[in-house]
Amino acid sequence: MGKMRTQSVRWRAVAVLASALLVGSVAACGNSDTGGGGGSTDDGKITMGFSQVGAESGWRTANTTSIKESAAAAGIELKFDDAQQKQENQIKAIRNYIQQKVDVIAFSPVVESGWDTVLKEAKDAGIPVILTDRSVDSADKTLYKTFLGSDFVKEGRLAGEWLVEQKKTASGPVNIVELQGNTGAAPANDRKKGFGEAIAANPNLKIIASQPGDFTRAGGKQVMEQFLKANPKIDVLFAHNDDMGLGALEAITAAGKVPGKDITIITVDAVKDGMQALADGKFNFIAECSPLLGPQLMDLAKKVHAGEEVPPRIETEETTFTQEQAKEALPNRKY
Ligand code: GZL
Repeated sequence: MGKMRTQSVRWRAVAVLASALLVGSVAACGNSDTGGGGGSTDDGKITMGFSQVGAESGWRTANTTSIKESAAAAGIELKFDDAQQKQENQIKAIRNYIQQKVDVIAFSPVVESGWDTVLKEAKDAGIPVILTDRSVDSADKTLYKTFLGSDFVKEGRLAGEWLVEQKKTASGPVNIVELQGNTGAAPANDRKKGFGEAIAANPNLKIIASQPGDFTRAGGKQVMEQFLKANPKIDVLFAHNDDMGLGALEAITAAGKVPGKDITIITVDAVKDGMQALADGKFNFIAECSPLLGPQLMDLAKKVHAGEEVPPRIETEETTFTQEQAKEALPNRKY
């Protein structure tokens, strides 16, 4: 091949290589934009980074469905992370969202404490944060725009008040065992508080054992087995959610006792499986905790993104159910 020809072949090779590198770098930049998702997407859509506690219960599953369906309906681009009930995974996800420059960060904090540093990072990056479902104990209320969720103390109180009414004629001690949610979680702390304050009205009502069951069926079953082995006389179970109550049913039945009769069972949430157990007479009372926070969350995200003022705390409407009320409500339950 002549020298000139070799030269031109070489130049062509350089040109091809250079253009490949150029395309590659644009693509890479494009990918990081897509992956990074800086701010609103190209078509002006709001981008939300959401960190979810996990998938530990029927309530959580329903909550995740509500958030994903509502984001799609609201035209909000949702980046979603399941933290598997680990705070370090939530902090990592929030940091990723900050790096990706999302428009809004929303999350359900698995525990109340330990958020100030990462929330300050979001604030310094100019990204507003919305708390949903569970809250944080940060003293600095400017670290988040608002909290959307339930009054867990009230849920515990309603459960306790129902029991006080049921046992007002009891002549002797009424032994209560308590299945708590995961240690440090706002619903665990607050439901315990509300329930304990309510039952103080009747000195016969005594909590003889109280342990975390982590809001899971497996946890509820395991801890209830221990309670039954250690306590010959258990009159009442208060479980911080339906799923732990449903797990406890297996342990109670295996111990030869009749749930709902030998042991009165009170839970919180009112998810479908819990309402079915209530209607079937295995549970005795449920305080509702609605997981359907998605629509309100997306409305709040749009308002916050637009710089509108929002209330510092927005509580969801909830009720309670007896066995008869569960039978009536079941056919229309959304979750
Ligand atoms: C309550 C929520 C709790 C539910 C549990 O808002 O955080 O976590 O009561 C869930 O079922 O696991």
